[in-house]
Amino acid sequence: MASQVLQLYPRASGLAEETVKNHQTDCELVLHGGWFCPFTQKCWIALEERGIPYKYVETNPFNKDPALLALNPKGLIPALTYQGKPLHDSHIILEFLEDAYPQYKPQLRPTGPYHAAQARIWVDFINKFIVPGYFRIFHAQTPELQASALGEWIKYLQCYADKIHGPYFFGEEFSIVDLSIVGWAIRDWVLVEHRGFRREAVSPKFTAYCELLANRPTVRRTFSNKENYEAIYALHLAGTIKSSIVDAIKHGRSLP
Ligand SMILES: N[C@@H](CCC(=O)N[C@@H](CS)C(=O)NCC(=O)O)C(=O)O
Repeated sequence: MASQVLQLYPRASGLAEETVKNHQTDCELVLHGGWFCPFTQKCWIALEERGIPYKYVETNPFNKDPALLALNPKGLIPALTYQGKPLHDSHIILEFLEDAYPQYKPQLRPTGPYHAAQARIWVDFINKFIVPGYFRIFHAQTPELQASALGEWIKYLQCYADKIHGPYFFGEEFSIVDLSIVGWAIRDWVLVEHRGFRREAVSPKFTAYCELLANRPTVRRTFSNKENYEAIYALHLAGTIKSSIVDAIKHGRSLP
């Protein structure tokens, strides 16, 4: 099903299409990603923020092609090749980019042991609670389950929002923490339209934070036309998409 949607919309569109066009030259770094994928967008924004040279290759993860399995045995995107060698998992990719390209500024992981530890705490919170919570709301198929998943998500977001220094998580600088939540914060319109979510229910500070993230140039130029996301989200909302994330949510396992 998801593969059929990707046959209809195989490539990035809007501002993201331009970004893809600008990154077709062979490079030591190749991002194998999907225009629709928030995990990909996280890595893509990091590359754009830091001006690291890369090539972008659109990759459909639902067919489990041998070429993708060779890059990531889990068959998920994003995957990265660095000098021909594969890496996968969006957070690991972010860390790798920080370690492998310190000369490209700004670095997005805070320097100094205390702030670096704080960043790890909140990235972990986002990955363990906010990201799975987002998908749980989608896949809840009764009004009762949807309301309880939404209530839980709002609590996680409030917990996070309390710690935002403003305007970004650590203050003036956009960091790996903002990067870890941005893909979901800017895709909340689906939950607004279909599950009754409102940013204001979290807090005014959170509302301002999401608007700031959505308007950041690197976020805008890695985002496709909104209508194209709808086709994929329709499958999520109906609970008919087959994916490793859905499987994990259904069986109460952590995300792949
Ligand atoms: N933990 C992985 C998750 C990546 C992920 O779930 N990607 C989705 C696309 S957004 C995927 O490849 N889905 C294909 C599938 O589930 O079969 C990461 O952070 O990179």
